[in-house]
Amino acid sequence: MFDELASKLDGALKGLRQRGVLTEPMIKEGLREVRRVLLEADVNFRVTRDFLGRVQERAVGEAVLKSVSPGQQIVKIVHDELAALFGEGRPTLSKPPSGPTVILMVGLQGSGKTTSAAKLARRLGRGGGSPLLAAVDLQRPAAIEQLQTLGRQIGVPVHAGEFGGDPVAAAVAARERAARDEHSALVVDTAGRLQIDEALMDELGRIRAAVRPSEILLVADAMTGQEAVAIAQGFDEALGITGIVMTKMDGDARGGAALSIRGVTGKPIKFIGVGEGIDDLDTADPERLAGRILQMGDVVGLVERAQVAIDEEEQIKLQEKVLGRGRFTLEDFLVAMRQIQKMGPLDQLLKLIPGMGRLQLPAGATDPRRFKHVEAIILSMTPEERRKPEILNGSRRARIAKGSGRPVSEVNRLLKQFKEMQKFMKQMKGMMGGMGGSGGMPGMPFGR
Ligand SMILES: Nc1nc2c(ncn2[C@@H]2O[C@H](COP(=O)(O)OP(=O)(O)OP(=O)(O)O)[C@@H](O)[C@H]2O)c(=O)[nH]1
Ligand SMILES: [Mg+2]
Repeated sequence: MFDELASKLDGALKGLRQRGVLTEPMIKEGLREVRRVLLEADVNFRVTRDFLGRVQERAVGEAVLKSVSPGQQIVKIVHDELAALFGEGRPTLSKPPSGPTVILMVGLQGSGKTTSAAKLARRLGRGGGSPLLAAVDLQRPAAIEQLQTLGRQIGVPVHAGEFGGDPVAAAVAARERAARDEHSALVVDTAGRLQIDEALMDELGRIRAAVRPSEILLVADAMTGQEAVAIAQGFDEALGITGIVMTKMDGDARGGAALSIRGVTGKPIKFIGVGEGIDDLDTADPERLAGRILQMGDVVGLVERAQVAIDEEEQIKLQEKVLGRGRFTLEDFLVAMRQIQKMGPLDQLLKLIPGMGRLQLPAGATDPRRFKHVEAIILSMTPEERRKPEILNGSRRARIAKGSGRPVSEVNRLLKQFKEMQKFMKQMKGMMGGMGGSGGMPGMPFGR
């Protein structure tokens, strides 16, 4: 699913991701690449344009998080906006205040209605539900049989009309049975045609009136690309659909249909079919779908954590210290370590931050237990000692060790690590030259 799109998008964003500083022209340039990839994946033109508009606006306008690189931040923005293309939050099925939840499955021939109806019934049968399936596709005996076979397979009863009978009458009977036998849900499988025509819509309209569904799900084949979007639009205008089941997402569909359909029709994808098997139906969770397209969950996670963790003010103060005014003290060291602690497990994280590979972090930075010790040691120092660690002679170190309940060797080790870090800071400062005031510096807690 989305494999090709994912790898191309990854390529398009690579340029942006690796930059330490991003200017507006660079962002525009990078997004042009993204645009090409989306259009190539057959995403609707207008959806693409609006999408990139939102990404660019946020990318240029959003305050740069000091703890991540701007490129990474853009990856996160693209991810969020991709998720927004699918909808807000996990889709749900609406339920009537009483009686069975009636779901009407509609769509063109071969789109996967019957298969999806059975998959959905199976899902609704979990956790104590008691669904009923209805076959009202009475033109072909094979259609009735297909649903009956699937019903047997999943242990869900099937109410089938007579071959050649009236689909509306069959739908009415199924609904009455569902209410009488207190089924929790009724999933109605309808007939498909090769294209949208009046006769089909008329029949579906009458079935809708007869069963009063709380959901009308259009089943659309992802492989048909923008065709699927046009079909959804047609069905929506005629029937008022409530959502989409996008089938055959396991195939090599380019992704355009899935990404465009909500933007064009305003109706969310509620489920995706990911195979022929009876369990191959997934809830269309926007976050997860976006994650499939932008396979950079590590970067997205990093930015999310950084957004939560970083105290902007502390950050700015630190950066000023590191970049110019003042000097890096043990107090700063403690603040930096605290911020790192808030960001969670670090090993993976640090690899993602440009420049950080070279920094040898103090052991306590990654291990919360050891951090407590580091904290205790630094807090046992006097303010003067924290600012001027060079005055820490043997007797002061012994006092600190006693005060923090840690061995002197640990105090020594911490001071050594601190010194190394200070040295690293100086080097970085040298490398960064006059960049401090540019505002584009995506500093780590220590500057990068
Ligand atoms: N790979 C894959 N195949 C699917 C999926 N959903 C349905 N199919 C296959 O698509 C074919 C058509 O599915 P049906 O459920 O019979 O389609 P339908 O819309 O009921 O077709 P008609 O009743 O003829 O209009 C079958 O071979 C299904 O196994 C899916 O998500 N992935
Ligand atoms: Mg069918």
